Amino acid sequence: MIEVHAFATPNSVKVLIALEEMRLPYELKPVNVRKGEQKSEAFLALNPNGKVPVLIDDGFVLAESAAILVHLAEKTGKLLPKDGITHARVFEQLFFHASGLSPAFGNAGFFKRSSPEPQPIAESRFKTEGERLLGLLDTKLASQSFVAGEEFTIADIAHFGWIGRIAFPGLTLDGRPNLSRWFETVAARPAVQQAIARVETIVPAA
Ligand SMILES: N[C@@H](CCC(=O)N[C@@H](CS)C(=O)NCC(=O)O)C(=O)O
Repeated sequence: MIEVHAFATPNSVKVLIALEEMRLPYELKPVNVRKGEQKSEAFLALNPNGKVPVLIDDGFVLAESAAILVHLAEKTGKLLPKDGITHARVFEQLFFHASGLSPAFGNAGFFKRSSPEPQPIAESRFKTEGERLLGLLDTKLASQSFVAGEEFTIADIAHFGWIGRIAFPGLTLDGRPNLSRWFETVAARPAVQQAIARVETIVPAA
């Protein structure tokens, strides 16, 4: 049995999308990060980093959304093409996401909404970086259907987790026609809609 410890957050929803896409049954265990439950002793025993999501697959505990996506893809043989070049492109996008887009969006959102005092330089730095990275994706998607090539993969799921919450860091898809087309295509997938509906049963997206 699979358990997902998660909240209605950009990194959590990626895992639910993958599980729905792969048709794997799972139990959703809410961790309310607004109340600090991710720092409880019980949760830290699962993930000492104190962040959601965490997956438990038959007793195997795994954190980090990108690592979870890879684990699920390898377990099912889905959404991670075996072909050498596309396979490498998926990892290129996953690392680009985890080291670039996700921290830029997260920090832009923090300095815009949660910083105890205004930090205009930090807010502008992360927002500008987020905009630059969206521009790179828009250019890439001018010549291919999905972020790693012609197939929908776990790399699309990773980017969708944050781009689906683009208002949080104060960004938009305006003026990004290729990224907008990609976003609408991914958002229309039934498994994606099912995952969003399920994660929002925990608490509506802020
Ligand atoms: N690199 C991690 C980031 C996880 C992360 O930042 N999770 C956020 C929610 S999206 C969280 O738990 N925040 C609460 C906290 O940092 O205390 C991943 O991709 O899973």
